[in-house]
Amino acid sequence: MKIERIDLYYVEIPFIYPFKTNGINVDSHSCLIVKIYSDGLIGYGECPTFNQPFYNYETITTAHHILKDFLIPLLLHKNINSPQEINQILSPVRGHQMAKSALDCALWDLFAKEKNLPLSRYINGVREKVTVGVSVSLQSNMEALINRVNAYVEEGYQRIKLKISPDNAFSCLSAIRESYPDLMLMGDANSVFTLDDIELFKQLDNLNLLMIEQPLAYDDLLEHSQLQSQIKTPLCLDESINSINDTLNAIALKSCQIINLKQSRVGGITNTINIHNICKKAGIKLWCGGMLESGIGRATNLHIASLAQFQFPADISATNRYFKEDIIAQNITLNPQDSTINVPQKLGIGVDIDQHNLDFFTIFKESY
Ligand code: OSB
Ligand code: MG
Repeated sequence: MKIERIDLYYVEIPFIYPFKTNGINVDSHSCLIVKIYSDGLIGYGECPTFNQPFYNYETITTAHHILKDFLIPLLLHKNINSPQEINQILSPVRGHQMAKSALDCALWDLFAKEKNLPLSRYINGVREKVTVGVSVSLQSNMEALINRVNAYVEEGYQRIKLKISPDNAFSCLSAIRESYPDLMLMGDANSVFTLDDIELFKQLDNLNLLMIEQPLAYDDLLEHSQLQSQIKTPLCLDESINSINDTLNAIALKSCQIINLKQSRVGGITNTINIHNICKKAGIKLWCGGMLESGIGRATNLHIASLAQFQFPADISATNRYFKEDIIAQNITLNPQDSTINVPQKLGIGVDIDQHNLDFFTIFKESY
């Protein structure tokens, strides 16, 4: 397929509630949306970066720069025979995985549409609905936290992730565990613990947690391996896994038992599938994380999460957990009886763009 034209939208969509975690405090979702045009079809991809480099080093401004000045010129007017080719084409640019993922995801959407398949079928996904949970924003006090968790559980979410730090982890997780002895419960530290917190990790070991996500440094594999060898709760890596090599190194070092896989963090769907296959062989379990995406990114996530090795509930919540108004025409809704969301069954990512809302939330647009 010849890449005829690429549109890039710089978008900001207000959240219903601000999202706060260690390092991040946002009241709207900033992202870049790309549209790739070929043979009368359009593929959509989302780069879900923040305004600040407090989750990873990319920001919406660096992603815009890298896309505009390097990635889009590498791709534009090329003839592409399969979406896997994009990795090689973009390989002169080192890193900047989130910027790359927008183009990669749009291309996978485009090729699935050309093949007349939903993306999940095109990538050999094995399920038509995906089990999901919710990642709870940091709350100002215990009562607010308990109320928020109660509300999510009542809505039907069967897996709850709390944002944790050394001063709140035990009190918050044990309070929720007391109310819900059987809930799938986990903590995500976004790298604010150190190995000096070992006694605290041993206490958390008694709470029957599903996993602890990214407790140590964002660029560490060695200390995670030292921690994993001392506790029984499975460790899950998020920020530390940005590539196939990171995955191979984490497996070799036994740094984790689980990976939170986000296609945006690893540069797109081609790398996601490769990492998925490596983890399947190595017995590392996966689940699909989230970056508070708009409906475009969350639809992509649902297709990814249909792959076989995604075995824990995804951080893909219903539209009403994030936005009053989204940039897709459909609302993504929770099936409350089994805490699932249906994988869209139309072609490609399987959702229609609400062009009116996309224009409304667009700060600027460029065409190449
Ligand atoms: O650490 O998993 C994380 C959101 C933005 C950046 C990092 C993370 C998160 C979440 C929310 O936990 C997941 C979601 O609902 O999209
Ligand atoms: Mg995380």
